Amino acid sequence: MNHLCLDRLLRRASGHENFEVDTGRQLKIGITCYPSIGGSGILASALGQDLARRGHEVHFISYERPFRMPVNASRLFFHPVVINDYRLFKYPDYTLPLSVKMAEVSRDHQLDVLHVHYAVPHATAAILARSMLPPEQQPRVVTTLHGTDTTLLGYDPGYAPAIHHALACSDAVTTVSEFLKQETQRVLGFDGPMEVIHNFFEPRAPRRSREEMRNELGLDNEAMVLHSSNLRPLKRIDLLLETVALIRPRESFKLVILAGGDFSPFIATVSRLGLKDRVIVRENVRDTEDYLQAADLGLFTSETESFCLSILEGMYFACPSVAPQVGGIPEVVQDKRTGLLIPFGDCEKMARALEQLIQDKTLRTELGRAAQTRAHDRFSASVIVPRYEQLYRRVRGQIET
Ligand code: GMT
Repeated sequence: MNHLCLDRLLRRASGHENFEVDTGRQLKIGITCYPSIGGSGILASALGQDLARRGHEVHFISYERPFRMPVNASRLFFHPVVINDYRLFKYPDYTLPLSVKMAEVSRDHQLDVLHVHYAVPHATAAILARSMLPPEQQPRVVTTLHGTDTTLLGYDPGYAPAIHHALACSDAVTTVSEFLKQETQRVLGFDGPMEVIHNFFEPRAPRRSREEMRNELGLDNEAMVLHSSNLRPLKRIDLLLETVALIRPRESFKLVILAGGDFSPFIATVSRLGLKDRVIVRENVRDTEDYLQAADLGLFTSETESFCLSILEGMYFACPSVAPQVGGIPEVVQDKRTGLLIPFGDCEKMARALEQLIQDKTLRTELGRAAQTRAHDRFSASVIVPRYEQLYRRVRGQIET
Protein backbone atom coordinates (compact mmCIF):
# COMPACT_ATOMS: atom_id res chain seq x y z
CA MET A 1 0.00 0.00 0.00
CA ASN A 2 1.33 3.44 -0.88
CA HIS A 3 2.06 5.48 2.24
CA LEU A 4 0.63 8.72 0.86
CA CYS A 5 -3.16 8.76 0.68
CA LEU A 6 -5.13 10.49 -2.03
CA ASP A 7 -6.28 13.35 0.17
CA ARG A 8 -2.70 14.22 1.06
CA LEU A 9 -1.48 13.88 -2.52
CA LEU A 10 -4.22 16.26 -3.68
CA ARG A 11 -3.30 18.81 -1.03
CA ARG A 12 0.33 18.55 -2.08
CA ALA A 13 -0.58 19.02 -5.72
CA SER A 14 -2.76 22.06 -4.89
CA GLY A 15 0.13 23.65 -2.96
CA HIS A 16 -1.72 23.53 0.36
CA GLU A 17 1.18 21.66 1.97
CA ASN A 18 3.58 24.57 1.44
CA PHE A 19 2.89 27.47 3.75
CA GLU A 20 5.18 30.44 4.19
CA VAL A 21 8.14 30.13 6.56
CA ASP A 22 7.44 31.71 9.97
CA THR A 23 9.43 30.23 12.83
CA GLY A 24 8.27 32.70 15.49
CA ARG A 25 4.47 32.45 15.55
CA GLN A 26 2.84 30.61 18.43
CA LEU A 27 0.87 27.60 17.31
CA LYS A 28 -2.69 26.46 17.86
CA ILE A 29 -2.66 22.78 18.62
CA GLY A 30 -5.50 20.32 19.10
CA ILE A 31 -4.69 17.25 21.19
CA THR A 32 -6.79 14.11 21.39
CA CYS A 33 -5.96 11.29 23.79
CA TYR A 34 -7.61 8.81 26.10
CA PRO A 35 -8.40 10.88 29.18
CA SER A 36 -8.27 8.06 31.73
CA ILE A 37 -5.24 6.81 33.64
CA GLY A 38 -2.77 5.36 31.14
CA GLY A 39 0.62 6.28 29.75
CA SER A 40 -0.57 7.76 26.47
CA GLY A 41 -3.08 10.09 28.18
CA ILE A 42 -0.56 11.10 30.84
CA LEU A 43 2.02 11.92 28.19
CA ALA A 44 -0.47 13.83 26.03
CA SER A 45 -1.70 15.96 28.97
CA ALA A 46 1.87 16.71 30.04
CA LEU A 47 2.72 17.69 26.47
CA GLY A 48 -0.32 19.98 26.22
CA GLN A 49 0.53 21.69 29.51
CA ASP A 50 4.12 22.23 28.52
CA LEU A 51 3.16 23.59 25.09
CA ALA A 52 0.74 26.02 26.77
CA ARG A 53 3.53 27.14 29.13
CA ARG A 54 5.64 27.80 26.05
CA GLY A 55 2.97 30.18 24.78
CA HIS A 56 1.07 27.95 22.36
CA GLU A 57 -2.72 27.62 22.46
CA VAL A 58 -3.74 24.04 23.22
CA HIS A 59 -7.19 22.53 22.75
CA PHE A 60 -7.88 19.09 24.21
CA ILE A 61 -10.67 17.20 22.47
CA SER A 62 -11.91 14.06 24.19
CA TYR A 63 -14.94 12.47 25.86
CA GLU A 64 -13.66 13.55 29.30
CA ARG A 65 -11.25 16.06 30.66
CA PRO A 66 -7.83 14.33 30.68
CA PHE A 67 -7.07 13.03 34.13
CA ARG A 68 -3.96 15.19 34.69
CA MET A 69 -5.16 18.32 32.87
CA PRO A 70 -5.33 21.34 35.22
CA VAL A 71 -8.42 23.53 35.36
CA ASN A 72 -7.96 27.27 34.71
CA ALA A 73 -4.50 27.10 33.15
CA SER A 74 -3.70 29.79 30.61
CA ARG A 75 -4.01 28.90 26.94
CA LEU A 76 -5.33 25.42 27.79
CA PHE A 77 -8.87 24.52 26.69
CA PHE A 78 -11.02 21.43 26.84
CA HIS A 79 -13.73 20.54 24.32
CA PRO A 80 -15.88 17.57 25.35
CA VAL A 81 -17.18 15.14 22.76
CA VAL A 82 -20.81 14.37 23.49
CA ILE A 83 -21.96 10.88 22.63
CA ASN A 84 -25.67 10.27 22.34
CA ASP A 85 -27.03 6.84 23.02
CA TYR A 86 -29.24 5.80 20.10
CA ARG A 87 -31.26 2.63 20.60
CA LEU A 88 -30.79 1.97 16.91
CA PHE A 89 -27.12 1.19 17.48
CA LYS A 90 -26.10 -1.90 19.37
CA TYR A 91 -22.69 -0.27 20.09
CA PRO A 92 -22.36 3.48 20.70
CA ASP A 93 -20.14 5.21 18.15
CA TYR A 94 -17.39 7.58 19.29
CA THR A 95 -15.38 8.03 16.10
CA LEU A 96 -17.92 10.15 14.21
CA PRO A 97 -18.84 12.61 17.01
CA LEU A 98 -15.12 12.90 17.74
CA SER A 99 -14.31 13.74 14.14
CA VAL A 100 -17.12 16.30 13.99
CA LYS A 101 -15.84 17.96 17.18
CA MET A 102 -12.28 17.92 15.81
CA ALA A 103 -13.46 19.62 12.62
CA GLU A 104 -15.47 22.21 14.60
CA VAL A 105 -12.57 23.06 16.94
CA SER A 106 -10.13 23.17 14.00
CA ARG A 107 -12.38 25.59 12.14
CA ASP A 108 -13.42 27.77 15.09
CA HIS A 109 -9.92 28.08 16.55
CA GLN A 110 -7.95 27.87 13.29
CA LEU A 111 -5.87 24.98 14.55
CA ASP A 112 -2.49 24.53 12.91
CA VAL A 113 -2.12 20.96 14.03
CA LEU A 114 -4.26 18.14 15.38
CA HIS A 115 -1.98 15.86 17.38
CA VAL A 116 -3.59 12.52 18.16
CA HIS A 117 -2.24 10.09 20.72
CA TYR A 118 -3.00 6.43 20.13
CA ALA A 119 -4.12 5.69 16.60
CA VAL A 120 -7.43 3.98 17.29
CA PRO A 121 -9.81 5.65 16.70
CA HIS A 122 -8.17 9.06 17.08
CA ALA A 123 -6.08 9.09 13.90
CA THR A 124 -8.98 7.92 11.74
CA ALA A 125 -11.25 10.57 13.29
CA ALA A 126 -8.61 13.26 12.63
CA ILE A 127 -8.25 12.29 8.98
CA LEU A 128 -12.01 12.39 8.59
CA ALA A 129 -12.21 15.77 10.39
CA ARG A 130 -9.56 17.20 8.08
CA SER A 131 -11.40 16.06 4.99
CA MET A 132 -14.63 17.70 6.24
CA LEU A 133 -12.96 21.11 6.04
CA PRO A 134 -12.05 23.28 3.06
CA PRO A 135 -8.28 23.20 2.32
CA GLU A 136 -7.51 26.57 3.92
CA GLN A 137 -9.06 25.43 7.23
CA GLN A 138 -7.44 22.02 7.37
CA PRO A 139 -5.09 21.34 10.26
CA ARG A 140 -2.03 19.16 9.82
CA VAL A 141 -2.48 15.75 11.43
CA VAL A 142 0.28 14.34 13.63
CA THR A 143 -0.25 10.80 14.91
CA THR A 144 1.74 9.41 17.82
CA LEU A 145 1.71 5.66 18.21
CA HIS A 146 2.02 4.58 21.83
CA GLY A 147 2.05 0.81 21.89
CA THR A 148 -0.86 -1.55 21.55
CA ASP A 149 -2.24 0.51 18.67
CA THR A 150 0.49 -1.38 16.81
CA THR A 151 1.47 -4.35 18.96
CA LEU A 152 -2.08 -5.58 19.59
CA LEU A 153 -4.54 -3.91 17.22
CA GLY A 154 -2.01 -4.06 14.40
CA TYR A 155 -2.62 -7.83 14.31
CA ASP A 156 -6.40 -7.47 14.21
CA PRO A 157 -7.73 -7.69 10.64
CA GLY A 158 -10.70 -5.61 11.77
CA TYR A 159 -8.38 -2.69 12.61
CA ALA A 160 -5.05 -3.03 10.79
CA PRO A 161 -6.11 -1.60 7.38
CA ALA A 162 -7.78 1.39 9.09
CA ILE A 163 -4.65 2.05 11.19
CA HIS A 164 -2.44 1.78 8.10
CA HIS A 165 -4.71 4.16 6.21
CA ALA A 166 -4.72 6.72 9.03
CA LEU A 167 -0.92 6.59 9.31
CA ALA A 168 -0.53 6.98 5.55
CA CYS A 169 -2.84 9.99 5.59
CA SER A 170 -1.20 11.65 8.60
CA ASP A 171 1.13 14.55 7.86
CA ALA A 172 3.59 13.06 10.35
CA VAL A 173 3.80 9.91 12.42
CA THR A 174 5.84 9.52 15.58
CA THR A 175 6.51 6.55 17.82
CA VAL A 176 7.58 6.62 21.45
CA SER A 177 10.48 4.20 20.87
CA GLU A 178 12.66 2.76 18.15
CA PHE A 179 11.18 -0.62 19.05
CA LEU A 180 7.67 0.63 18.25
CA LYS A 181 8.80 2.13 14.97
CA GLN A 182 10.25 -1.21 13.89
CA GLU A 183 7.16 -3.08 15.05
CA THR A 184 4.94 -0.69 13.08
CA GLN A 185 6.98 -1.34 9.95
CA ARG A 186 6.90 -5.09 10.58
CA VAL A 187 3.35 -5.65 11.85
CA LEU A 188 1.47 -3.09 9.75
CA GLY A 189 3.83 -3.08 6.77
CA PHE A 190 3.89 0.72 7.05
CA ASP A 191 6.79 2.14 5.05
CA GLY A 192 6.14 5.87 5.46
CA PRO A 193 8.37 8.16 7.52
CA MET A 194 8.17 7.82 11.29
CA GLU A 195 10.09 9.88 13.80
CA VAL A 196 11.04 8.40 17.16
CA ILE A 197 10.30 10.91 19.91
CA HIS A 198 10.73 9.28 23.28
CA ASN A 199 8.39 10.02 26.15
CA PHE A 200 9.17 12.58 28.79
CA PHE A 201 8.11 13.22 32.36
CA GLU A 202 7.84 16.50 34.21
CA PRO A 203 7.30 15.74 37.91
CA ARG A 204 5.26 18.00 40.12
CA ALA A 205 6.58 18.72 43.59
CA PRO A 206 5.43 16.05 46.06
CA ARG A 207 2.85 17.29 48.58
CA ARG A 208 3.95 15.03 51.42
CA SER A 209 7.46 14.20 52.62
CA ARG A 210 9.12 10.82 52.25
CA GLU A 211 8.76 10.27 56.01
CA GLU A 212 5.05 11.13 55.96
CA MET A 213 4.49 8.72 53.10
CA ARG A 214 6.42 5.90 54.74
CA ASN A 215 4.48 6.44 57.97
CA GLU A 216 1.21 6.46 56.10
CA LEU A 217 2.15 3.18 54.42
CA GLY A 218 3.29 1.64 57.71
CA LEU A 219 6.86 1.11 56.54
CA ASP A 220 9.72 0.67 59.03
CA ASN A 221 13.03 -0.42 57.63
CA GLU A 222 11.62 -2.45 54.75
CA ALA A 223 12.48 -1.45 51.21
CA MET A 224 9.51 0.06 49.41
CA VAL A 225 9.10 -1.67 46.05
CA LEU A 226 6.74 0.29 43.79
CA HIS A 227 4.64 -0.93 40.89
CA SER A 228 2.40 1.46 39.01
CA SER A 229 0.20 0.41 36.10
CA ASN A 230 -3.33 0.07 34.76
CA LEU A 231 -3.24 -3.68 35.62
CA ARG A 232 -4.22 -4.79 32.13
CA PRO A 233 -3.40 -8.45 31.33
CA LEU A 234 -0.16 -7.58 29.53
CA LYS A 235 1.19 -6.00 32.75
CA ARG A 236 1.31 -9.59 34.12
CA ILE A 237 0.35 -8.87 37.70
CA ASP A 238 0.46 -12.65 38.23
CA LEU A 239 4.24 -12.57 37.59
CA LEU A 240 4.61 -9.44 39.71
CA LEU A 241 3.10 -11.21 42.72
CA GLU A 242 4.94 -14.47 42.07
CA THR A 243 8.22 -12.55 41.91
CA VAL A 244 7.80 -10.76 45.23
CA ALA A 245 6.66 -14.01 46.87
CA LEU A 246 10.16 -15.35 46.13
CA ILE A 247 12.03 -12.49 47.86
CA ARG A 248 13.96 -13.53 50.99
CA PRO A 249 13.83 -12.54 53.74
CA ARG A 250 10.17 -11.72 53.21
CA GLU A 251 10.30 -9.04 55.93
CA SER A 252 12.84 -7.05 53.86
CA PHE A 253 10.30 -5.36 51.58
CA LYS A 254 6.77 -4.17 51.01
CA LEU A 255 5.25 -3.95 47.55
CA VAL A 256 3.15 -0.83 46.96
CA ILE A 257 0.90 -1.09 43.92
CA LEU A 258 -0.53 2.11 42.42
CA ALA A 259 -3.40 0.59 40.54
CA GLY A 260 -4.99 2.48 37.67
CA GLY A 261 -7.76 -0.11 37.66
CA ASP A 262 -9.59 -2.65 39.77
CA PHE A 263 -7.26 -4.77 41.90
CA SER A 264 -9.96 -7.10 43.26
CA PRO A 265 -9.31 -9.91 40.70
CA PHE A 266 -5.81 -10.31 42.19
CA ILE A 267 -6.74 -10.45 45.87
CA ALA A 268 -7.05 -14.26 45.85
CA THR A 269 -3.51 -14.57 44.45
CA VAL A 270 -2.18 -12.25 47.15
CA SER A 271 -3.71 -14.56 49.79
CA ARG A 272 -2.61 -17.77 48.06
CA LEU A 273 0.99 -16.54 47.94
CA GLY A 274 0.90 -15.48 51.62
CA LEU A 275 1.51 -11.84 50.70
CA LYS A 276 -1.31 -10.16 52.61
CA ASP A 277 1.08 -8.37 54.97
CA ARG A 278 3.54 -7.52 52.17
CA VAL A 279 1.30 -5.88 49.56
CA ILE A 280 -0.32 -2.46 49.82
CA VAL A 281 -2.67 -1.33 47.06
CA ARG A 282 -3.77 2.22 46.30
CA GLU A 283 -6.27 2.68 43.49
CA ASN A 284 -6.51 5.69 41.17
CA VAL A 285 -3.86 7.75 42.95
CA ARG A 286 -3.43 11.30 41.70
CA ASP A 287 -0.42 12.39 43.78
CA THR A 288 1.91 9.86 42.16
CA GLU A 289 4.97 11.96 43.05
CA ASP A 290 4.32 11.46 46.78
CA TYR A 291 4.76 7.73 46.32
CA LEU A 292 7.60 7.98 43.81
CA GLN A 293 9.81 9.96 46.19
CA ALA A 294 9.20 7.43 48.96
CA ALA A 295 10.02 4.40 46.81
CA ASP A 296 13.34 2.54 46.88
CA LEU A 297 12.84 0.30 43.86
CA GLY A 298 10.50 -0.10 40.91
CA LEU A 299 9.28 -3.49 39.73
CA PHE A 300 7.70 -4.31 36.37
CA THR A 301 6.86 -7.66 34.78
CA SER A 302 5.01 -6.71 31.56
CA GLU A 303 5.14 -9.03 28.57
CA THR A 304 5.51 -6.00 26.31
CA GLU A 305 6.01 -2.25 26.72
CA SER A 306 6.79 0.18 23.97
CA PHE A 307 8.40 2.50 26.54
CA CYS A 308 7.02 2.15 30.11
CA LEU A 309 6.46 5.65 31.38
CA SER A 310 6.20 4.39 34.98
CA ILE A 311 9.87 3.36 34.91
CA LEU A 312 10.80 6.87 33.78
CA GLU A 313 8.69 8.40 36.56
CA GLY A 314 10.71 6.41 39.11
CA MET A 315 14.01 7.38 37.46
CA TYR A 316 13.21 11.05 38.08
CA PHE A 317 13.11 10.28 41.79
CA ALA A 318 16.35 8.27 41.67
CA CYS A 319 14.38 5.05 42.02
CA PRO A 320 15.92 2.33 39.84
CA SER A 321 13.73 -0.44 38.45
CA VAL A 322 14.00 -4.15 37.95
CA ALA A 323 12.21 -4.74 34.67
CA PRO A 324 11.83 -7.25 31.85
CA GLN A 325 14.05 -6.96 28.81
CA VAL A 326 11.15 -6.45 26.40
CA GLY A 327 10.02 -3.94 23.79
CA GLY A 328 11.30 -0.41 24.24
CA ILE A 329 12.32 -0.84 27.90
CA PRO A 330 16.05 -1.21 27.01
CA GLU A 331 15.84 2.25 25.39
CA VAL A 332 14.82 3.63 28.77
CA VAL A 333 16.84 1.48 31.18
CA GLN A 334 20.51 0.66 30.64
CA ASP A 335 21.08 -2.72 32.24
CA LYS A 336 23.36 -2.60 35.31
CA ARG A 337 23.85 1.16 34.88
CA THR A 338 20.44 2.71 35.52
CA GLY A 339 18.46 -0.39 36.56
CA LEU A 340 18.42 -4.16 36.09
CA LEU A 341 16.90 -5.92 33.08
CA ILE A 342 15.86 -9.56 33.33
CA PRO A 343 14.55 -11.93 30.64
CA PHE A 344 10.76 -11.82 30.54
CA GLY A 345 9.00 -14.29 32.84
CA ASP A 346 12.04 -15.32 34.89
CA CYS A 347 10.57 -14.67 38.36
CA GLU A 348 13.46 -16.40 40.17
CA LYS A 349 16.02 -14.17 38.52
CA MET A 350 13.90 -11.09 39.16
CA ALA A 351 13.56 -11.94 42.84
CA ARG A 352 17.36 -12.42 43.13
CA ALA A 353 17.91 -9.03 41.43
CA LEU A 354 15.49 -7.39 43.89
CA GLU A 355 17.21 -9.07 46.86
CA GLN A 356 20.54 -7.76 45.64
CA LEU A 357 19.24 -4.19 45.42
CA ILE A 358 17.34 -4.41 48.71
CA GLN A 359 20.51 -5.49 50.52
CA ASP A 360 23.12 -3.43 48.68
CA LYS A 361 22.11 0.16 49.38
CA THR A 362 25.27 1.53 47.77
CA LEU A 363 24.53 -0.17 44.46
CA ARG A 364 20.89 0.93 44.67
CA THR A 365 21.88 4.55 45.23
CA GLU A 366 24.42 4.39 42.40
CA LEU A 367 21.88 3.01 39.92
CA GLY A 368 19.25 5.48 41.15
CA ARG A 369 21.53 8.49 40.67
CA ALA A 370 22.54 7.35 37.19
CA ALA A 371 18.86 6.77 36.36
CA GLN A 372 17.99 10.27 37.53
CA THR A 373 20.74 11.82 35.42
CA ARG A 374 19.61 9.85 32.39
CA ALA A 375 16.00 10.93 32.94
CA HIS A 376 17.03 14.60 33.02
CA ASP A 377 19.44 14.35 30.10
CA ARG A 378 17.36 12.23 27.74
CA PHE A 379 13.71 12.29 28.78
CA SER A 380 12.92 15.71 30.19
CA ALA A 381 10.32 18.14 28.84
CA SER A 382 13.06 20.59 27.90
CA VAL A 383 14.64 17.96 25.63
CA ILE A 384 11.51 16.33 24.18
CA VAL A 385 8.87 19.07 23.83
CA PRO A 386 10.97 21.20 21.43
CA ARG A 387 11.12 18.15 19.15
CA TYR A 388 7.33 18.14 18.92
CA GLU A 389 7.30 21.92 18.38
CA GLN A 390 9.81 21.51 15.58
CA LEU A 391 7.73 18.76 14.03
CA TYR A 392 4.56 20.91 14.16
CA ARG A 393 6.38 23.77 12.46
CA ARG A 394 7.78 21.40 9.88
CA VAL A 395 4.38 19.96 8.92
CA ARG A 396 3.00 23.51 8.90
CA GLY A 397 5.74 24.39 6.42
CA GLN A 398 7.22 26.94 8.82
CA ILE A 399 10.64 25.33 8.72
CA GLU A 400 12.46 23.35 6.08
CA THR A 401 12.11 19.55 6.16
O1 GMT B 1 -0.62 0.98 24.16
C1 GMT B 1 -1.18 0.87 25.24
O2 GMT B 1 -1.39 -0.19 25.79
C2 GMT B 1 -1.74 2.09 25.89
C3 GMT B 1 -0.74 3.02 26.43
C4 GMT B 1 -1.36 3.65 27.64
O3 GMT B 1 -2.18 4.55 27.44
O4 GMT B 1 -1.01 3.24 28.76
O5 GMT B 1 0.52 2.45 26.83
C5 GMT B 1 1.57 2.60 25.95
O6 GMT B 1 1.95 3.96 25.96
C6 GMT B 1 2.73 4.41 27.05
C7 GMT B 1 3.05 5.88 26.83
O7 GMT B 1 3.70 6.08 25.63
C8 GMT B 1 4.01 3.57 27.14
O8 GMT B 1 4.79 4.02 28.25
C9 GMT B 1 3.62 2.10 27.34
O9 GMT B 1 4.79 1.33 27.34
C10 GMT B 1 2.70 1.65 26.24
N1 GMT B 1 2.16 0.32 26.55
C11 GMT B 1 2.49 -0.75 25.85
O10 GMT B 1 3.26 -0.72 24.92
C12 GMT B 1 1.88 -2.02 26.29
